[in-house]
This record gives sequence, structure tokens and C-alpha cells, in this order.
Amino acid sequence: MALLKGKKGLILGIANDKSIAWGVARSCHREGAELGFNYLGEALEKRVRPLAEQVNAPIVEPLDVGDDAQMDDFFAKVEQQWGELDFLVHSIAYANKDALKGNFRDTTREDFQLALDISAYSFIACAQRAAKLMRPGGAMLTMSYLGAVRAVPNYNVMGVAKAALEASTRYLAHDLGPIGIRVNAISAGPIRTLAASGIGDFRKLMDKASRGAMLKRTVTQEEVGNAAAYLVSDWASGVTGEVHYVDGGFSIGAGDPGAE
Ligand code: 0WE
Repeated sequence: MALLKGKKGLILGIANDKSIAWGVARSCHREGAELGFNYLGEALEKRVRPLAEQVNAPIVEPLDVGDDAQMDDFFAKVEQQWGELDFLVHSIAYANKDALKGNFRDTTREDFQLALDISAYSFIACAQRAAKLMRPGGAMLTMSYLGAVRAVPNYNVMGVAKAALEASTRYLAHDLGPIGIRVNAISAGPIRTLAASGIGDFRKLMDKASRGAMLKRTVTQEEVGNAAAYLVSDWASGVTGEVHYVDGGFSIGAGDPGAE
């Protein structure tokens, strides 16, 4: 197979072996890509380095996407090491824990700014730096969620951030299309990750996701990884500006209109 043989790609947002970004990394490694990772702080470095070794990733560097100086340093190191880049996968989000429960109308300006900065603007910040290292045929990908387009209880300001992220995907596709770079998003169903562990009632949400999905189950990191590998590969050379659902068909359902 080796869908990504000879390609160099950055995968941003691995926290541990449960991360969606790690699922993407495994699929991309299996398909022959050479990978580069970031880590957020020393605590996560201890988790990310051993994973990087498993897939022989030559680039493992610190990067907090909320810090422009770190963004510049990170991409300067990538340019030094590789010179050019074939793909970028952005799998990063953050909102204040308290903003992911209770009433959306209580969202503070600070909650809004943080969630939108880290979860949506950071993709733009990555794209502008990554594009400089890409030739025609390059591809970028980010991770979204259904809360971007529907009011999902408690997802709150993250839903607004994902809406901005999906719109950013389209505008980046518009800008970068003329130079042969594609930009897409995957809207994944809920998956148990470190991010999910900070959320109350995630079990109930996963149960609902299984029952509502056409496949009657949730999706795995590996399934998102395989879809990601396709989207950054040349097999998807005609696909850009798209939000591709990897949710077992949940989003095409009507729920249970007869439920009490
Ligand atoms: O995008 C996400 C979660 C992103 C996330 C998670 C956390 C938890 C810990 C962002 N910021 C934080 N901040 C923290 O302090 N998902 C798609 C998973 C998710 O999160 C939810 C969901 C789903 C699904 C929150 C409420 C309701 C549903």
C-alpha cells in the first residue's frame, strides 16, 4: 500500500497514546510517511517522546500554539530539518473546563477568546507557516466535531470554536487552492481521550453516540487515523474545503423523534 511513502508530515496535538493525533500518526506511519510531532510542556514530553520513537519520528519539539514565538521557532526547526513539508495535521483544542458545562450564555469574554485562539486561530497560524514549506500537492487537515453545526449540550463555546475552525478550513482552502495545497477537516464522533476525561457524563454521551450511529457503535482513533491518512494522501487530490464525518453515520440520523 504505502499511501504516504516519501511524504513528510507534521502531526500536532499528541498528548498520549489515546490521542486522536496518535491514531493519525500510526496510520500515517503505516503508510510510509516520515513524521514530526510537537508536545505541550515537559509533562507531555515524557509521553510523546516514547511514542515518537515507536514510529521513528525525527522531529519532536516543544510547541504551545498560543505563543507566536514558539510557533516561529517550531517551524524554523522543521524547515532546518526537512526543508519542505508535504502535510500538516492539526488535532488541538482547548477551552476552560468550567466553560464546558452549564449555560452557554454564561461564557465569559476570556473563555471565548481562549477557546477560539487555541482551537481555531491556531490552525490558521499553523497553515500560514506550513504553506511556506509546501509545494503543490501539499495538504492540511484539522479535527472538528458535530457541535460546530448543532447545539450539543455542554459543548458550548467549543462549538463556536469548531464552527470558526470549519469556516477557517474553507477560507484556507480558498487561499491555498490556487497554489495546489488542499485543506480539509474531519468531524469525528466522540472518542475517549485525555480531553474527554475532563468532561463529566462522557459515558452517557458515548452511549448516545453509539445508539444514534448508523453503525450502532462509536468510532476509534484508528478509524479517524485511516480517514486522515487518505485525506492527506494523493488519493484525495480532488478534495478540499471539506468537512468529512467519521462518526459511524451519527450525523445523518434524526435521533429518536419518538423519545420522551
Ligand atoms: O472537542 C472536544 C473536547 C475538547 C476539549 C476538552 C477539554 C476537557 C478538559 C477542550 N477543552 C477541554 N478543556 C479541559 O479542561 N470533543 C469533541 C470532546 C467533547 O467534549 C465535550 C463533548 C465532547 C463530545 C464537552 C461537552 C460535551 C460534549
